Amino acid sequence: MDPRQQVLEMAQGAGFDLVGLTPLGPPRDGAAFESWLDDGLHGSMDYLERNRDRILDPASAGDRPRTLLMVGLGHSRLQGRLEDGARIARYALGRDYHNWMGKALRRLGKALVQAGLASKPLARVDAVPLMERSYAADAGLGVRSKATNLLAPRFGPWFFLGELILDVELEPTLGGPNIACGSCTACIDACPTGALDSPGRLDARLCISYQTIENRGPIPAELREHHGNWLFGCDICSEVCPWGHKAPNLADRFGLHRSMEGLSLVRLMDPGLTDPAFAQLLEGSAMSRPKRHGLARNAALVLGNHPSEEGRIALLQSLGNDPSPIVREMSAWALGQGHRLDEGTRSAIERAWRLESNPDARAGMEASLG
Ligand code: B12
Ligand code: SF4
Repeated sequence: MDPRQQVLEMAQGAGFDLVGLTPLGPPRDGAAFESWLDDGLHGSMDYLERNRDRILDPASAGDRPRTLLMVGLGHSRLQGRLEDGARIARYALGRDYHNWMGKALRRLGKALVQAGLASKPLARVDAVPLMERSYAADAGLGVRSKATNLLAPRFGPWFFLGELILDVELEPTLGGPNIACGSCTACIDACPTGALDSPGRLDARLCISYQTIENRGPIPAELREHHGNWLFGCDICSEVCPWGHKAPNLADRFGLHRSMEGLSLVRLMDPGLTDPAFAQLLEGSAMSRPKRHGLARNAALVLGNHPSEEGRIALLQSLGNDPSPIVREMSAWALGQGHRLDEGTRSAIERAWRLESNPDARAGMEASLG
């Protein structure tokens, strides 16, 4: 059989829904990436700036022709919502896709070596110096969208990407699916923070996904109310995309991570949930990425947007006891939202303010006291 066809069939046989080949050259969307970086839209994701040159010319390091075997894996499922209403991006509800894709790609790589189709394939997923969506579009897996997500006819935006870098030259798979955004602007209109500043360009600093997953510091005050009940990630621009409305329910693929049972905003703020306990709870879940203090910060924010008595008690605990100034500050902010600042709450914030040594947390506490 033609080696190119054999590679594609083996990739499909490995369980990937979408497969395609494209040369590993400078990415077609390199100019968009450069202007995105130059305008600072990547926020604190320094690894993207550090890897600028590699991303713009990933082949420059090697002397052999290389081909990218791009793969896509569908993950559409029903909404992710905890019992208290907190929302979690659908991709993070089950077992971590990075592990699944990484293992499946390495297995596929070994099989390709055994079949004499490659010698040292490299498996890559997500936070790697490659513009995955750009290459996947070129390999015909999907089409670019105004929300920047890649769209495929069967899954809409609900699929992950990964790739094998092959040290052989293979004819590219040409021609993507015949779908397009057309005049639809549902994603741009629905984004609660206005993060999609023009079609196909996202200001990560305004994106709820970036703020709740990648930002390790305080979440800017002007964005907090717009976060609504998003605890981790955000799916709004994907949910409103008409191309995704008929995607199959693939909830069984990644299951539901065991931590989801009984998980709540209040639990995430519990001072008993130490860093090691947190790591154990979320082992094998993509939700471990922001670390304990990041998720506790996000939980405090949602409790501020959706006040409850149980939430007020948890926030008062964290205000005085959380080891992270970022969580203490967010707790003060949340107590000032919609909760009537009764005498008891006010004096708790004043007491916390007097004891607070972190200047940012102190300033936040002052602001919430008005
Ligand atoms: C950094 C990053 C983020 C950042 C920045 C996202 C962004 N839009 O740039 C943050 C943290 C915000 C983020 C969020 C999310 N991410 Co993310 N992220 C990445 C990562 C690591 C790099 C992306 C990047 O290089 N951005 C820089 C910009 C310039 O590149 P780009 O958006 O890929 O470029 C496209 C646009 O510029 C567009 N374009 C350029 N010009 C024009 C012009 C027009 C008219 C149009 C229509 C389009 C267009 O075409 C390019 C190629 O498609 C990739 C993995 C990877 N290595 O590529 C995953 C990746 C893009 N993320 C992914 C996912 C699932 C998400 C979330 C849905 C998670 C969630 N539910 O919270 C959200 C979606 C938010 C959104 N609307 O993008 C998937 C996307 C899968 C798909 N089907 O598209 C990826 C590919 C990870 C993976 N391996 O599956 N992410
Ligand atoms: S993920 Fe949410 S905040 Fe980010 S661009 Fe999409 S709708 Fe806007």
